[in-house]
Amino acid sequence: ATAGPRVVIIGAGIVGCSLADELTERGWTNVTVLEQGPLFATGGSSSHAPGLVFQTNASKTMTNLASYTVGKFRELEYEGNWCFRPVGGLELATTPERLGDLARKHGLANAWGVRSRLIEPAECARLWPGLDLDRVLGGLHTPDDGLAKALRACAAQGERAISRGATFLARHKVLDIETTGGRVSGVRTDQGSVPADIVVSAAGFWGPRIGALVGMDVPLLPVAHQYAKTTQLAELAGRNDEVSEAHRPILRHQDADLYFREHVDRIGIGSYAHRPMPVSLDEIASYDESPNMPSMLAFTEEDFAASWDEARALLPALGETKVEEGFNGVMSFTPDGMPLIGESRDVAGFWLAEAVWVTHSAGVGKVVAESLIDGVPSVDLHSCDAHRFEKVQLAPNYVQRRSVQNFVEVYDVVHPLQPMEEPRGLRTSPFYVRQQEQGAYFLEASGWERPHWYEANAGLVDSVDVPERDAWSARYWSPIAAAEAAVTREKVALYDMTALKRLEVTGPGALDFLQWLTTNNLNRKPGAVSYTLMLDEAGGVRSDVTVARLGPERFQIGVNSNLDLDWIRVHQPKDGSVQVTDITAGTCCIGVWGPLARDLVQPLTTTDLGHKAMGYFRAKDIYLAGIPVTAMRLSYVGELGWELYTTADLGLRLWDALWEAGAPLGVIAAGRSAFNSLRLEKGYRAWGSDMSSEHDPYEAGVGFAVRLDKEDFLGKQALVERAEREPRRKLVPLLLAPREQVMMGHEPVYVDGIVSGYVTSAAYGYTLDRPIAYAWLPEQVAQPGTEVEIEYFAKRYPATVAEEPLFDPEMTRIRR
Ligand code: FFO
Repeated sequence: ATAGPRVVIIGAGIVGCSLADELTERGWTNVTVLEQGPLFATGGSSSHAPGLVFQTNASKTMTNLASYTVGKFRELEYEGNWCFRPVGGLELATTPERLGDLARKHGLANAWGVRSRLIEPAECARLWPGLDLDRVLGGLHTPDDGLAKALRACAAQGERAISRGATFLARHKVLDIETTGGRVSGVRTDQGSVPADIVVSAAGFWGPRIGALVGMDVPLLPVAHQYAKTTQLAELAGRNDEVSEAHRPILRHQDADLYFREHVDRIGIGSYAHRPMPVSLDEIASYDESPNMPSMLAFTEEDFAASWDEARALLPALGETKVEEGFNGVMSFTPDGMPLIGESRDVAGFWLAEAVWVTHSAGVGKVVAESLIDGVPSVDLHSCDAHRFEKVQLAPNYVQRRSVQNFVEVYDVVHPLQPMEEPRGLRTSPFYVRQQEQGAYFLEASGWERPHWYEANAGLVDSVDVPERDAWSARYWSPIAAAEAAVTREKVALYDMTALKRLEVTGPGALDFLQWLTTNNLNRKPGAVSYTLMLDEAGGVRSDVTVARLGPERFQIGVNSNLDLDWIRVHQPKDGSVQVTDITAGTCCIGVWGPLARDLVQPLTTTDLGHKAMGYFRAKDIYLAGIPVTAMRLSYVGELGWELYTTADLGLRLWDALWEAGAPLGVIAAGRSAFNSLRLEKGYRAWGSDMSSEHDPYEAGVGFAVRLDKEDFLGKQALVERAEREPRRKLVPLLLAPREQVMMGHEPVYVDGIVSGYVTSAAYGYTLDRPIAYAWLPEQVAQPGTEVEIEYFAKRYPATVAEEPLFDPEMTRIRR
């Protein structure tokens, strides 16, 4: 009984082996790993992985998973040989743009706790003798990065799992997933069936095929990537032995899409410079048919030619060598470059742990083990969640194009706001034509085209005083946003809120269900709107949502993403007492906000919209210009006004009616860029950026939405203890002293010269006329008045912890 449920893992690559190790370490020893190939060189991506581990990533989660992997592999040995060698990492800049980006990356490393330093070309050459210093402008040295021996790490972890009771079955090809009553019950292989309570697919690039067995779309594209080894490099002769393999840092030359490592006296070169080579699973031979491993496709020399030229340009000594061998190795790419972790919603007990590189493998093993055993992982996994995609993002053509684009961009300097170029224009609101007429500048989110500002408002820029920006923070930005923010604060503006996902929850069990699922008291009269939180078992903030009670058994929920819909469906009572419908696509929403909002809207309806008749955080079904509308009086930008919802067919008509009525008042259309500034001035959190499941409501500053005096709700138990002690860290606003320095998010924050926290989201506060940055800081220093410094492109800028909210603390602008 103590051995835990029967877990079957599909795939004995680096993820399967790490997971088996992590599960058995925690006492779940009833683990069977099924592998279609031999052990441990299974023929998947792990078998040919060149093993370069660079930890630093724009994502805190990914960096965290990588750091765990490094820490674990450093301690592992296989047959007396190392599994990780911290030779360090060196990233080079050969363009001014890259040099700047390395400074930014240094900031990311500092923010996430990875040691790094920016170094001069001369020091790059000391670390990597032979670099052409006429090309190198500088480098980023990360001493704790290094080389992983993926196969040894597989074997070491696999054998440790076996010693604790796990079974590894080589040459077992999975043919089907067996289910009973909607749950996994076993895995059928070509050697018979293995019973299972939980099945985890760690099948790597074969994942889509395994997912298909349970009808699960797995948005993963196998893509080939070239790796070559040179002949002996004279200067390396005798420098490394077969055991140590390498002493120089792993090297990245991202301006040419290349990386390098030593293989004893030869150099290994990996390239992302070649044409994208998506691979169909049907083209991949099985282990027995292929002279090589299935994942190692024949080297196509012509594709490597340009990379070989670039390699010799950077390292002239390579001119004495030749490309001795190479292969096109199949690896997993996804539409957003992140892994796929999560349980099937059709077949309970079937999990994915895929699209994971060696770099993050042990970290993923750990968090999946935690998810299975504790129900809650210790790391925020929303960016890796298999359910993060909207349906349209699962279309094979979308997966293919986005994943290919991710391959192309893998080493590009990518701005945090930069959208993928295609596919675009997938989801548009009913106002799209008007937005185009207004010269909207669109960025994309969850497939939606969202206006960030409107060129039609360019004429208003003269009336605002907006500081110049540096080139980086000026990208995907326009001073027009300042004018749009000003109009919102002074007159009235229309915001397209259609992309904000919304659900209808109905039925006799709806109230009880939502009361149990969220933290605030929703048992209020129809017409009430509540701001409330969804927590996980550990009391972490899963999401913050608004719930409008539109009828005794009818609720409309404004959620943050598909993950919320997924979370709600997972917890929905199975007795049919509650229906959950995603109404986003069939409806639309316009935020009408600003001091003149009531003057705009009231003449269009006979319903009294005065403050007495319809107060703050109230909802009402009304007719507006003859259009049935659900009006909700709330505002993420902190001004008087309403979110107006109607069906998609009437959306354009609603826009036009508001536009016409607003013309005499000076109404404009305003975009996300102004929106984000205004919400930060009000201190409204953006879930996923400012807070996540790693934070409890008190430290995140949303404890006001928790009613501990309410009956039991999900996460309450965990919160009761937390409510009593002072939070250890807090999310606080920082105001920057220099007017012209706007942060982008993810910058490290220093207190007394020591990295103490990091920026979550940031914007110029146009009303305050100061740049704002929200940041997590330890409780002791999270007090108003604390002086801090924020590092941006390797420079530090003074800022002060401020009292929140920064704008309109008396709420006089909203409650009137
Ligand atoms: N739903 C709707 N309808 N509108 C929204 O803007 C949003 N959100 C997310 C997801 N759901 C939504 C929730 N975030 C406030 C703060 C954050 C929000 C939504 C609303 C807000 O107005 N807070 C006020 C009132 C709180 C109260 O009275 O309980 C405050 O904190 O003072 C957009 O991202």
